Amino acid sequence: MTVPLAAERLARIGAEDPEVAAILAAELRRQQDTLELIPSENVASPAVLDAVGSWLTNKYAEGTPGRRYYGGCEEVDRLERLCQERARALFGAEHANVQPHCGSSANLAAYAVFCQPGDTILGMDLGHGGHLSHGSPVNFSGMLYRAVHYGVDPATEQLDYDQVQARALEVRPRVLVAGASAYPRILDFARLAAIANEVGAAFVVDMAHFAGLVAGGAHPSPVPHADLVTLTTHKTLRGPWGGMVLCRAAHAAKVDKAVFPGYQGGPLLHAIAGKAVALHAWGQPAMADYAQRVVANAGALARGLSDRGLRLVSGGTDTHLLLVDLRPLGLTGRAVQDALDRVGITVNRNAIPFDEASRFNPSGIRLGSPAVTTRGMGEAEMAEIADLVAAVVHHLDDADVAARVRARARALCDAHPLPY
Ligand code: DSN
Repeated sequence: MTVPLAAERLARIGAEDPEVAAILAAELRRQQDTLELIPSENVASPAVLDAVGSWLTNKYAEGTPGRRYYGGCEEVDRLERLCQERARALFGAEHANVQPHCGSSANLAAYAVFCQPGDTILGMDLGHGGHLSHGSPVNFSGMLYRAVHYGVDPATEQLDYDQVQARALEVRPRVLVAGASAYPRILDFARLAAIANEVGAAFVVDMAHFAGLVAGGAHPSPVPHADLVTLTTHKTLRGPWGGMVLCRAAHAAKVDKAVFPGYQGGPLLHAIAGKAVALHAWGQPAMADYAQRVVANAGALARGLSDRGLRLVSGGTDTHLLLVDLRPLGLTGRAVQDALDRVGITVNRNAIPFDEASRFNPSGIRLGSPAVTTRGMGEAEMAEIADLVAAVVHHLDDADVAARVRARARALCDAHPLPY
């Protein structure tokens, strides 16, 4: 199966390189035929894909608009300024750097603005739902800086702000970083900013996961509270793969220097074109509706799973994602992820707070609504998806259940095709 847009592109690639074209075609078929529930993934629009696949990949433009180290930058200067303007307007930020290649690059730059190597950063524990680049010992952020962590309360499985405050007073970080990859609740940005202020730390928020919800007004914005905000553009924001930094004007020069020449060389101008196109789309009323539907759909999925006997970490979700604790069912994340893969439902295994299992085979799975919502699914479909996921979880090795679920998942996909 390929729809016309993709068919034309695949034919062009295939004329030069049939092997790569075949892999791209197979991956397109996989995306079309599976229910994508990984909360950090989405479906970029054809216009975003076309912008990223453009001739801007031919251009070098180290530097910032008007201050480049290469000739021939007039047009890409206009593009990058436009993208910056759109980012500032959409999020109400004083300054935007749209060059980071990814969220980790954006976070590297963020820390460099406020810290020297060896300084202390305080972030959410990866095992409690934080991000790898918020000080995990296996990541640059935990190697370059003295990283200490806060986590969730064992009873509520929600952030314990008193613990964050106590930890901040104890370790006096240069940066307090907030934001998470597997935390289903809204963060209290005002409280976190007050804690940072109390200990003289810079307050950095990584809104990679919920940037699109903020853009669409379905989630509070960290921008008024934080000294600096990082984000990725390919998750709820529905853009191309990439990162971004938003900050107060006072930090603009340091941010720009940290991104280039600090941590990156030439910007990916084709990605910046895709970012600009994605940001433009958020000006349309349909996108605010999309953000609301993402949250409503995650809520419907959470209720459906909970009604069918699955335990949700923290009891539910306020956002686009949820985390299921498989321990009460005696299952592991790996087994469930694999069983769901076999029926055309894609999730990722994930640690849950206070998980004693290994990171490679943790006790949870993480699910989310952004991609299926982009495909036009609503709460009725989410209830059906909950039914399908629960059926697999409760009958992991039952071939009849697997066949029935696979057919129903495929029917949902066929009814909501990708836009390519
Ligand atoms: N690795 C990303 C995720 O899947 O959530 C975190 O940015």
